Amino acid sequence: MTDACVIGLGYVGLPTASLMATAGLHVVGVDVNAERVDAIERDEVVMDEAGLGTLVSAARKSGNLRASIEPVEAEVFVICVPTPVTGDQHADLSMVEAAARAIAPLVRPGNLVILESTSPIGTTRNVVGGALRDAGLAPGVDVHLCYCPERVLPGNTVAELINNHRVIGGVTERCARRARDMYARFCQGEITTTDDLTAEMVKLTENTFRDVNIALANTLARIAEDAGVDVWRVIELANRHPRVNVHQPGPGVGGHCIPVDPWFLVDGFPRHAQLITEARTINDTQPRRVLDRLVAIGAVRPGDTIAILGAAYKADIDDSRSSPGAALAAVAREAGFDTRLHDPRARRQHPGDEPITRDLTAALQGAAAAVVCTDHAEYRRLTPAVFTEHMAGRVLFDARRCLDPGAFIAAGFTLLAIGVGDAAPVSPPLAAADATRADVAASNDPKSC
Ligand code: SAJ
Repeated sequence: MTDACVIGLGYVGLPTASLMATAGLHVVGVDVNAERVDAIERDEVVMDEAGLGTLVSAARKSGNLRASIEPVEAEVFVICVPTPVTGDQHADLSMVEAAARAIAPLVRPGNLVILESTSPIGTTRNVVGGALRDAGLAPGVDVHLCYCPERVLPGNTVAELINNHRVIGGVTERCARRARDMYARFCQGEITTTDDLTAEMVKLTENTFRDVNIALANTLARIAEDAGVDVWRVIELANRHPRVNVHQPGPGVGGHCIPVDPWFLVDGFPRHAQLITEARTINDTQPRRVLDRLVAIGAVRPGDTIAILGAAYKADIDDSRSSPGAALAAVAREAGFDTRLHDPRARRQHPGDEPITRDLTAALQGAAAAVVCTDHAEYRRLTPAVFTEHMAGRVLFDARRCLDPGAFIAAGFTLLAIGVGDAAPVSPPLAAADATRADVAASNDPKSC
């Protein structure tokens, strides 16, 4: 008998299935993508996640992990499939529904079914529970049904799956306890049990909190630009207050979670969600504001080339879903600019996505301006030389404040940053105030570009 059947072998499902296997459970990992299944059967891991390759290899060597496109009977079923939003910001639960209906005929009384996918409040009992009821099973009575969200930070998934606190929501307390005993087999973090609705809202709250706070940081950045202040210095000093934690402004909010999950609350409770909607709008207009500032200072005109460094939605990962860099490339191209999107790690997710080049000199060649959208370690090491050698213009918009301002200013660049007005000096972080403020202020004179 298979101990666990994990549906969905992506960023969460594959490490989860592997951790269960290395904890001694007999696991069948299931995915509709036959290529992904075949790759796992060949012990190949394509995702750039610290420790994932080693973990999957150990799981395969233990003989406890098999990949398949078909689900099988098991004691425990874990659903880890994507839950995107539609173009009009409604939850797309079609993959949860499909996974639940695929396993329902295989679920037996006494089995445990867990939904891990981030979902609107009520999904566990209504969508997954509905599929089980249609198969003649009574969730909470003859089958255990729970919701258990993951909290992993992409790039550190394996460590966080093991160590992070877990919330488990059961349609009954007995269900939650049954799931807690299973997760305790491989989770070393504290586990708290609650009901399914609370657990679903906890997950949405965590990511909505982050999105709203990033929107606050981006709002403060807009104010600072007009006020002639460096918002990064403001935030650094404000965060020295023991109870203040202002987030970082940026060129946009990417990934498959933060820009998505808040819409589940808006979709379900529109009468109360104005703040959440406004935060989403602020964050999603950041890429356009980067372009508008370049145009406003005369750094670029339609027809010029803009080099965009960073397709991954954040530093040192290969995931380009909803990336700010790709969003900037799209709005710039629509405005008549030639764009070159570079990234040392990220790969294009779908054929219609922005093309990504690995060749930095080609991306910079002849560019009127360059924009850093992702603070990859590879970019932090860059000196002005590669820019001056290949670019036609001398404007750098460091939207992640990850390059040394002094070096670029000394090389004759006009330096732009989110949250630093054209009149304000782009001051380095407090810890490294090596560039003089006068030098930096002079660099922002638009006539110098
Ligand atoms: N970002 C900012 N400013 C900030 C923080 C992030 O602009 O201060 C941007 C990032 O550059 C990125 C986007 O927001 O483009 C999202 O990055 P992230 O690190 O905030 O989020 P994820 O999607 O990588 O991971 C989040 C995490 N949630 C929280 O931190 C509350 C993670 O714990 C979740 O498990 C994950 O979403 C998820 O899967 O839900």
